[in-house]
Amino acid sequence: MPSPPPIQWYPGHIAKAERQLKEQLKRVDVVLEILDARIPLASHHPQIDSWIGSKPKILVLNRMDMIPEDTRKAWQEWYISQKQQPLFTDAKQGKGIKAIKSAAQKTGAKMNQRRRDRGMRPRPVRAVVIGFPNVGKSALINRLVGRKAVVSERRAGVTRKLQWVRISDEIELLDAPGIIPWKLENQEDAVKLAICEDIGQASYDNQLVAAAAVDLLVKLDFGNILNSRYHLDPHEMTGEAYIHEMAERLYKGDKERVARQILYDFRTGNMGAIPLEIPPLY
Ligand SMILES: Nc1nc2c(ncn2[C@@H]2O[C@H](COP(=O)(O)OP(=O)(O)OP(=O)(O)O)[C@@H](O)[C@H]2O)c(=O)[nH]1
Ligand SMILES: [Mg+2]
Repeated sequence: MPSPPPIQWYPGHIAKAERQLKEQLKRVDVVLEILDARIPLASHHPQIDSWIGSKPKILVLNRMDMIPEDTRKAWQEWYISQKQQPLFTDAKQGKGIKAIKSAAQKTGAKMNQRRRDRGMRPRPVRAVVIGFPNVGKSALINRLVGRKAVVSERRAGVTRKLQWVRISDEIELLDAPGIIPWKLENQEDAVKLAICEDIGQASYDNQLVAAAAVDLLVKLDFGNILNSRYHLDPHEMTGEAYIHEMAERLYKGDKERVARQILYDFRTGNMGAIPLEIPPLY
């Protein structure tokens, strides 16, 4: 069987956003890197750290409601073992927001102390949210501001332009479009990004990604969730066969409909809180 075409997605608006973001970074005091808690490793942009250099970074694992509490704890311990301090948020319900605000204020206080030492007037701390598309950057900003200041929707590539938002006299935030590496080197990661809808729909085939999702869920020991939800046991078959079989049983052979349903049920949390990555051994 020929291998499926690799998932690649680098639309013009992202290339442009990346250029503008690098330009704006010079004016920014602190970077909030937003990861998808379901796939914190696959949703980490490999170049971010080199772009931000020595600026302080606040690491945020958003969508914490979409993973179980023990997985959240395991990630917390893993990041601490890597000398990083993650903050967890649910930007939809507004959980974990205070900690982000106070972390940003803390960097602001330090920055303003340095300004005062040099005889300059204090100014609001400037923070930027950086991350893959659809991880919840705009939703997080809205939560920090306490109102709907920027557009946030259930698909990748909603924010198209960089936009400054003032949250208070102390903090200014820059909302940025999702960015991705121009080449997705690791196709296993690319598939996870597609399953979680953290890359645009134009880049992948729903049926291939849904079949990969079934295979991955079985591998991660979540096969029973599929079995009880769709009354079809995925354990003794490939993801591809699963889609085929489910289509025959339910939708007169319409595999596209099955693929969309499985992806929809995963993405909206209908299947429950399911992590697609667990911390590596350390
Ligand atoms: N369940 C859950 N949903 C969230 C969370 N954060 C954001 N969302 C939802 O995810 C979708 C995407 O959120 P956005 O804020 O538009 O994401 P973004 O990172 O700004 O996306 P782009 O602008 O496309 O890069 C929206 O439907 C949000 O309501 C969260 O913590 N939990
Ligand atoms: Mg956005």
